[in-house]
Amino acid sequence: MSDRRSFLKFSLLSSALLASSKTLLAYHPANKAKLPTAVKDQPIVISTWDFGREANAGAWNVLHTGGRALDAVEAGVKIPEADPENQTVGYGGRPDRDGRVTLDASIMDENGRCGSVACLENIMHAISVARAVMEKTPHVLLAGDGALQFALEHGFKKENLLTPKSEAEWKEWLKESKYQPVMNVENKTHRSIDDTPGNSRNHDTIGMLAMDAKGDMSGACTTSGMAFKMHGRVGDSPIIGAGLFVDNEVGGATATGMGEEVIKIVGSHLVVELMRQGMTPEQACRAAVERINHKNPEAYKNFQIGFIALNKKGQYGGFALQKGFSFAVRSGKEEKIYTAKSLY
Ligand code: SD4
Repeated sequence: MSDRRSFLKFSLLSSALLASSKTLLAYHPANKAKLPTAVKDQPIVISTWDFGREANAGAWNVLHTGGRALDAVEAGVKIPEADPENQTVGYGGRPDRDGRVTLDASIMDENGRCGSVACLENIMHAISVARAVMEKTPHVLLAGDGALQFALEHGFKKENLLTPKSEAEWKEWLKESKYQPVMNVENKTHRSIDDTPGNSRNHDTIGMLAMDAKGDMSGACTTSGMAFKMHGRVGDSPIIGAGLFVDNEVGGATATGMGEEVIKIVGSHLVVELMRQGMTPEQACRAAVERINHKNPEAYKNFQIGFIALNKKGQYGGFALQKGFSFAVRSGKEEKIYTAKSLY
């Protein structure tokens, strides 16, 4: 009897191992059969929210003249970073609860190289500092004072990023000082979301993914993060694998919304790995949103999450936890804003 029991145990264990080795094989980079082939000569760029349209235009200037995807995504996201009217990215971003504008940004190229900055103050183009971290240091992520020091040493200009508009909102918030880290949920946050594509209020973190004419991919993500957050709070955007991930063999993904939830499931990496296993970009984004929802079924009451993804075939998609999320696409064939489908 005990022999039979150990035999049963052994065969159960072996089949479990066999099953898991099959799964592992599916992830193996050598298993190229499943990987989509890059579409060459057809550059494309996609980015989060309606304001992605203007950012895409900046990226398109680089892409349609044969430029590199990395240069395109940097040029693209610098547009909202420099826009004082955009209160969620770069200059003009809403400050933390101490009145300090702190930026998070990351960038990733076709060789899997990456760089990021977290809690960076007084530098408008956090994305360019992230790129400098990638290209000029042996590191991936620099944070806080160290990131600022590095930026200044590399010629970036120190400037005040707090605009009168964002300062006034912060002062208004101070009256109650209610620490309620919710975002992007209608009637529950510092602003409301109008889900009409084209409405400029509909925006937040910018995440951008591009494929150039050579078929190479890069991505960028930049934000001032959650408004009136604790000083030092870092979201998903500078965390490689969470707010952004690009694998030039498969595709890329980027996230917007409640960064804590995205970090918990390493969301963008998850989306890319699901595409590696054969899901379309939209299916993979949906699966990541479902994972968050599964782990916290009350989630939709408090916050928004949105993912976008682009694969090597130039197919793209997005998906959100709740309605109101949009993404912008620019290619030789189209220039369009799509409303993403959502779980709720
Ligand atoms: C963060 N994910 O800091 C960013 C903010 C954001 O929609 O995307 N808001 O958590």
